[in-house]
Amino acid sequence: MAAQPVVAPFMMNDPESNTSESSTTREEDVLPKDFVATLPAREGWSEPLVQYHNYWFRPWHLERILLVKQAFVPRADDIILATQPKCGTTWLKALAFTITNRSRYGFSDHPLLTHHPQHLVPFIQIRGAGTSHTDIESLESPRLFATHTPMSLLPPDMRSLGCRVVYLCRDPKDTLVSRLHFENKAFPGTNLSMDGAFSMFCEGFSPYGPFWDHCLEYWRESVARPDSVLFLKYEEIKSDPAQVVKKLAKFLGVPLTEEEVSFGVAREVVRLCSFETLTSLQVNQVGSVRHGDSGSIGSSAFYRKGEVGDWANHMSQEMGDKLDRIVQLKLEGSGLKF
Ligand code: PAP
Repeated sequence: MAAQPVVAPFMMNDPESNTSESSTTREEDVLPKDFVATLPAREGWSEPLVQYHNYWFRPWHLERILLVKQAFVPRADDIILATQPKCGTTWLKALAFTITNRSRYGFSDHPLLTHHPQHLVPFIQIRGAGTSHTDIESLESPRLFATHTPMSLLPPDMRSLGCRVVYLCRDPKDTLVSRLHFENKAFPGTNLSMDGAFSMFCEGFSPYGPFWDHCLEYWRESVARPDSVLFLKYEEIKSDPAQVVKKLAKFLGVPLTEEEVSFGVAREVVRLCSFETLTSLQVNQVGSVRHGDSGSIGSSAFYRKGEVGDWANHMSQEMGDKLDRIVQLKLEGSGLKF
């Protein structure tokens, strides 16, 4: 059985009621760590999550997000890979890194053969300015970063500078199943059930959730500013990965040349970044990926099945239909569909 959600006594149902405005501790008056400690917390996942601006976060993730929002200095040519966890971040990191660095690295001695994709593209909130790992300040432009941060909590300068954002989302049912397995594998002592994870997810209570709000923010921005925000789906990459490689290269300002197209470069990128290639490499089977200042997660935890529709092996058709209906209602009128 999953742990029963425990709602902190000061948690209100109104999502707006626990933002900084109504909290007794004003966000701008205290350090992010102290501020986060005042927020509503709820148990259920491998670690209690806190709620801020309607989203749920691991406390230390939110601290980092607030630090980055305050202190990170974006450059106009920064590229941000944005996802909700388990929507294909590792894959997108591999693809975007390979595409943007293809004039620098050949396929036979490529960094992906010896480095985990999670290491090649840093999470901005883990190594961003204001954190204890400020080495990203010295990276050459154009810098490539990843984030799970909701669009509305990114540093505002990113938008005004026109930084390019690639957002990748995934069918919520597969995302949830992937999340459940990841929690149980990556965090020792966690033993979540499908039923427990399902009901929390359907309520919008999941790390970086509500799922639909996270997607909607980026979706609306991609509609309003298509030159700055590219919206992709995991399923779309699965069905025609070479086409997505071409689309990504164009969006990132490094379109494939006719010569590259005729030499099959898109297919080579797809092959190098494929689930099969990456999981066959030792670097993705042993060792670990840093997770915060002290923790780490086994390298292999970022790979499981890499399939579309695996949800059907873990939840009933009724559960799938229920989640589809909830998401459909939340997305109604937006033009976004799964
Ligand atoms: P993260 O948010 O913790 O970084 P993320 O990479 O977004 O994780 O998600 C992991 C999922 O992507 C896993 O899905 P699954 O549990 O349904 O199998 C993982 O298998 C899948 N994945 C990782 N790399 C690839 C890849 N190269 N191609 C396709 N899917 C991949």
